[in-house]
Amino acid sequence: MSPRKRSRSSSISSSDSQPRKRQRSSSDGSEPDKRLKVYIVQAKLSADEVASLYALVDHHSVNESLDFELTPSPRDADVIVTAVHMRKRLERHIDWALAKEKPIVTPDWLFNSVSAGELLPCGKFAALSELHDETVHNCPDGDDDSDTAASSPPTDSLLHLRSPSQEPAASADLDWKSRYACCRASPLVCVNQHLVSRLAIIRRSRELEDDKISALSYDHAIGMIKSYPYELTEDRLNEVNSLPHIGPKMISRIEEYLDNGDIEEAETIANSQRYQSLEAFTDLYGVGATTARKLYAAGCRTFEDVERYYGVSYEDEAEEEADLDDGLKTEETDDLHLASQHNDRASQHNDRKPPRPLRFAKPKIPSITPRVALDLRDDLDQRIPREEVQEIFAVIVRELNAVRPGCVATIVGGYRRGKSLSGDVDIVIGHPNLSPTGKQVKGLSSRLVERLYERGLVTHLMYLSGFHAPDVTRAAHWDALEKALTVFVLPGGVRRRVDLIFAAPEAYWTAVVGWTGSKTFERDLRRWAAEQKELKFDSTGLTRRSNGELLVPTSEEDVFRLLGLGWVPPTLRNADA
Ligand code: DCP
Ligand code: MG
Repeated sequence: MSPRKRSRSSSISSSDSQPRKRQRSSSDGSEPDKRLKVYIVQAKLSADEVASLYALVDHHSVNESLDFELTPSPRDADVIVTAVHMRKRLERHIDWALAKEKPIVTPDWLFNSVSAGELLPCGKFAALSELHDETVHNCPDGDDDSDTAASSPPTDSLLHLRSPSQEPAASADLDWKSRYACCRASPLVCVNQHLVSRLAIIRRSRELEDDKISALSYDHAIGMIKSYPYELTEDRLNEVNSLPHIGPKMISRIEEYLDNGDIEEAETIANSQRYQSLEAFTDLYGVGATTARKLYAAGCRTFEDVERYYGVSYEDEAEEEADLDDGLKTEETDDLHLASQHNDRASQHNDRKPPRPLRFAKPKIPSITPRVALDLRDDLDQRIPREEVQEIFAVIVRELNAVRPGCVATIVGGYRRGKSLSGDVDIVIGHPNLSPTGKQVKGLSSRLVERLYERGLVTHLMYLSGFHAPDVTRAAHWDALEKALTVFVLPGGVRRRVDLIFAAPEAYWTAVVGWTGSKTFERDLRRWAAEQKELKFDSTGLTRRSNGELLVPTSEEDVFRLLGLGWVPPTLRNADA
């Protein structure tokens, strides 16, 4: 194995006369190992944090300068990662004499090194202040110890990721009486969750029946109840009555619930054939409420009926497919109703311009037809446990970095809000290189998807958008996001929906906020921005309404700061049922 190539080679060669850093440990004492051995001290890290660090290390064979592997022994480690900051606590896990021989860094060093695409100097990330100097000296980065300027992470990048353990606590300003979900704390499970689940049935029925106004009222009311901090009782009705979005109709629902422990209409809806069929049909990928109602009107009640319904049109379907260039569906070419779901999603994320069609010269990645959607149903119906989300993420990050080294990525969606089971995996992908804007990310969606398909990891592609054509009303945002909505499968695993969102650096943090959700939280962010701040917010960016000026956040907290909002941690953004 060839000696590991040092990152920042220019700074190494320019400082040849300076004291040399320690060589990486090697098994046979001859030449240094190429891979960087990482030991993770689990103390003070949550199970999720440990899992994501393991995934990051395990799968970060990024390029020659970033190639990690886990080691079970601190003695063999080239770097020790820990959230422990006290000597006494660390000594429970690592002998002090050994600790002095190793760089002891916080998880942020790992996140930021991956983000920067190179090993960063350790000084800023020393986990114990009393081991700062030893950590700097033993650091595996390519820089010289004496160069203090080099011990800061690069300042030209917007994409310094942070480990979840470093996330700040919720702002003290959050107010459960606010009319905006983005100003309230909404936990995954609230104290009145059973009531919320009953209201959610009525809300869903309104949505399925295309009663948008009523569905929106329920969204708002459910959001208020999610943030209400007390168990609802008769004594509290007056207080709840005075909350925004809770009108007389909602109060009568709540009263009924308090009297009977349930809401009759919710019960009736849940037991109705129509509701059950429409709910089931919309579980089929691509079938929205309109198509579900159409199927029901055509006499379909079960999936077998739907199979029969589409069975007669398989030939038409084949013809329609043949019309689509290279099998790739785009918003422009796709008028199949099965596109409704991703079209919904695209519009919800305010992608107002239809994307340019992208073409694959090779290979042809299958798209979703009614028959395929029915075939996928058993797999896509199954929720995804957190561990598998992490595993999928790690594989995608590995492949991503093979296509374009130095990329960063964040799992967003329900997973990030703390859901134990997710409907799909949503990942925002970016590259820290700012100049020229978006260049490192542009075209990445099709390249990554092709690679995943070639490796059998992606089986279908429902939708692929490129960066948008310039839009005069929104010039600054025009090329901010690419998207690939895919069916992904780990070897021998269940097929899963995976959405990949590629963001230019200046749109990375708005994309992270915009895709973390929940839906009502996002809607209220947009409302807040427009009504209270004269700003336009969506996942592609943040602009001043008056002059179109683009505001570029440098972190997720910065998005909240620019919007004049207190920080809401992802796990408190669960404003939907
Ligand atoms: N989103 C949105 N509005 C929508 C749909 C989605 O703002 N109508 C944003 C917020 C969502 C995020 O995108 O949280 C991801 O969408 P998903 O449909 O994947 O929803 P979740 O990830 O929240 O839940 P699930 O576990 O079902 O995937
Ligand atoms: Mg999701």
